[in-house]
Amino acid sequence: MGNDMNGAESLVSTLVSGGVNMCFANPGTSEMHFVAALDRIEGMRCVLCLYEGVVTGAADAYYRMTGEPASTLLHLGPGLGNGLANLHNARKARSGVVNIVGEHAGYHIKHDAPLTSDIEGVARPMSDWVRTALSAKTVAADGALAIQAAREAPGRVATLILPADTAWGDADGPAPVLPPVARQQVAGDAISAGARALTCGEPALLLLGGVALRGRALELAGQIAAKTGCSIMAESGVARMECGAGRVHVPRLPFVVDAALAALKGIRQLILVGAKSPVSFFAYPGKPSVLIPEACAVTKVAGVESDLEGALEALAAALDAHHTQAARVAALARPALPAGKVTPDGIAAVLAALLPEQAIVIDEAITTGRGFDASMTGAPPHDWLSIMGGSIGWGLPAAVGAAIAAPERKVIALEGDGSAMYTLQALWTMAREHLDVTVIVFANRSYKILHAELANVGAGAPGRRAIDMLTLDRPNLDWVALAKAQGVEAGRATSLEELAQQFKRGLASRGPYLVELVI
Ligand SMILES: Cc1ncc(C[n+]2csc(CCOP(=O)(O)OP(=O)(O)O)c2C)c(N)n1
Repeated sequence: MGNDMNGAESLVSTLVSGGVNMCFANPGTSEMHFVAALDRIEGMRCVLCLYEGVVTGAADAYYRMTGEPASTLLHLGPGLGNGLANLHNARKARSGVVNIVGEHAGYHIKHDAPLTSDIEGVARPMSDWVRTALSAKTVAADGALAIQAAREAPGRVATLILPADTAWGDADGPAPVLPPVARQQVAGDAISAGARALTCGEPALLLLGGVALRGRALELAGQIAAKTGCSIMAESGVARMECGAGRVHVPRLPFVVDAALAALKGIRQLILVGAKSPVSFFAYPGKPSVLIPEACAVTKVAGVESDLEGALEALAAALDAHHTQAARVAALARPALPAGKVTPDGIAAVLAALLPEQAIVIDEAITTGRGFDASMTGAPPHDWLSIMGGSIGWGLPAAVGAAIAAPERKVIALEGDGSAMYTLQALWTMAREHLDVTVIVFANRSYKILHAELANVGAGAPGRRAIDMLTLDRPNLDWVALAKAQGVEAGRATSLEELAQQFKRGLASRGPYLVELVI
């Protein structure tokens, strides 16, 4: 094609040849040449999302499940702005994303047309790499750099701004993309320090994060625990953790400060592999920000960007743990289906009793899901993805991204009703793309977490006006209708028996199904 290409075609061609073949999109006029290029260049799957928060949340989970960045297509500053909350979550999850953001043609910007804004300024806080393309001749090379930036370990958000004239002007063809750089190996000193901390005789905790929560790395952590007697734990949010039967069970650090302090009590040696030393989500009067005991020493063996499996391999070798039977390997043990009134433990039992093998669980269950962790240990092997940046409205978009990334696996989205309302347009994309997702909405008609937070920050007993800011009643949301209106089959459950029945219905369908669980 060579000289017959315009800039947009050279960019799409670069993305596809560079391994980025998924685009979550919400386009406008300035992106029309990019959209047209999708018809002319083979190899890019493009999925329309009806709100930019769906675009960016889907890209986050797509990366978590494939290890490859998706591209987004967003409409100037406001379109990018609508997507920022989930880009923030993606960045905290260390997900690689290539944002393509349309911009006016260079000569048009001085006229301050309605959609003109400082796009780089909007992009910067939620991006690790930002560039505005300068010409149609160089936009392909910019695209190649964006892919390289997104792939930089552990995964980064790269934003390429595409002025319309760089899209429609003549290009020279695609640009080559360099292969990803391998993760950096951890230095011997850090391994020795970790081994010393684990064997000094004091109560030790191996805290895991990032890709240390998967595959061989998990097994090695279990062997190290068995050999040294240390505890193992994961950070409170996990980008993607392999859980369930046959895997080393790694409990997550609790979200609630008092529970986290209790879990860390007595620890004298904290050893970090892909995790940060834990701090509380918020500051609360009279409670510490730092969650480890004062007398606890911290040894950072490996940052989240390094070769975590290699680090655990070296640590296991230094401890002679390789031949040990891994500790805490969970056996398959499904609970019996419970009956009666809906309680968080009852919900967890229904999930554990019915969860399909290799399910991908998207966890935005907020208060309802706090105890799910322990109950799911004996369920068949599955992956657990949490919201990583605390910006709610992530779960339904993430379910879209995960289902597209792993079409052979069932996706289960566990959603607080408040959280689900932020980005419910994701349901339409699930229907349009026939995605194999079962959504359970925990309809407690409340921002329940904030009732407790009001007390936790010492704001006193709430009056009627404050309570109105924390409740989702008057009117109650009709989730069955909200789903059906977007083409997603749905049903309501008001007891644990009905939940089991509805969940089974969702699991039996090969497309999207939503269960409204009234709590
Ligand atoms: C973007 C964003 N806006 C607001 C908040 C504050 N916030 C945290 S949790 C929450 C309510 C969650 O409600 P729901 O999903 O129904 O879960 P529940 O608390 O009822 O378990 C809100 C508003 C946030 N974290 N992120």
